[in-house]
Amino acid sequence: MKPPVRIVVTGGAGQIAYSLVFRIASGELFGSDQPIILHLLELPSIIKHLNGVGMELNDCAYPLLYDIIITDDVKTAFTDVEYAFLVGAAPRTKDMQRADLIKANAEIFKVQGKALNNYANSKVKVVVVGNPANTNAYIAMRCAPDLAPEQFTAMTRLDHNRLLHQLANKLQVNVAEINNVIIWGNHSASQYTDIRYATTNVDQNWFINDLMPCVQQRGTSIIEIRGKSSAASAAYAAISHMRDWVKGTDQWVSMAIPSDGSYGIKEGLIYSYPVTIDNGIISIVQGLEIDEFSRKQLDKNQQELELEREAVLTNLTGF
Ligand code: NAX
Repeated sequence: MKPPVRIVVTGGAGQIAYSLVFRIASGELFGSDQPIILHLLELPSIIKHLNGVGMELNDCAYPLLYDIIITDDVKTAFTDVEYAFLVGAAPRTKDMQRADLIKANAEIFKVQGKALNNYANSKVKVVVVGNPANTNAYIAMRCAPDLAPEQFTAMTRLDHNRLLHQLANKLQVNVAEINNVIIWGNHSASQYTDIRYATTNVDQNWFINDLMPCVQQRGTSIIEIRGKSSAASAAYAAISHMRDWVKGTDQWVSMAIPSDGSYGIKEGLIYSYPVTIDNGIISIVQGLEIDEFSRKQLDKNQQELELEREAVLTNLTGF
């Protein structure tokens, strides 16, 4: 057996974590020879419920789960962790403006970015799930000057998977037969769902009027129909994101990462690109043609992310 790795999941008593932590503990993330120490962070008022999750984890008697640390203290949560799933975030409440949501989350991700910087393993890999995911990842990255920007990512894998399924369903093939779909930009309704490199067998009207809005609004549809937001599918996407980052993939997957200026996107914005991964190194797929329609979509996402960044920079003190 290998030595155990420490993995933190924030928002440990929330919906997504309720699927995510059991999957991690069962070995779905790194395989059956990798023991795990789970660090679970929650708000002080929710710790009681998190203790219940801890009891259930123990009741599974997972051989790989060497220890569980349940805490409301960021230092304890982030100390020595090699992998961080930042899932907990401030929810959007009734009458809340988007700027207020961004501000509330900025405070959380500022604290967590600093804690990652100060206490985590220096090679920590971070995926932000909590919304607004791209901008939250940006804040955490900016607040962790001793870590490399490349250690911070945000999750667009759920959008990627949603796109895969919709396209496979339309073409009546198995999802495994579809390659090279792309989610560009922000994890928001503006995201650009690009299928130009996956197929030329669908008509443009269906793409624009059905597929794009379907994927962009899928989260809202789930809430309307299920009565709760996506949870198991988000947890599965988070596992896939981190596993591919560690184990590598030559398939194109979508990940929001710090832009290096590729495709004309301003450097430093956390922007979703098509990537491949080798030996822990994420590489943006280069050389794709950006036609006029695509350019507009890419720019729209850039503008939205710049506005979010501006809201953070003007609202957040000591940043
Ligand atoms: P829940 O409200 O069920 O759980 C969130 C948990 O985070 C709560 O238990 C809360 O107490 C905790 N929390 C809040 N602030 C915290 C802090 N400062 N430190 C530690 N814990 C904190 O939400 P859930 O359904 O689990 O969703 C979590 C986040 O994922 C939300 O922001 C949601 O919008 C986002 N999503 C992102 C997706 C993506 O593709 N990137 C898709 C799914 C999901 O909508």
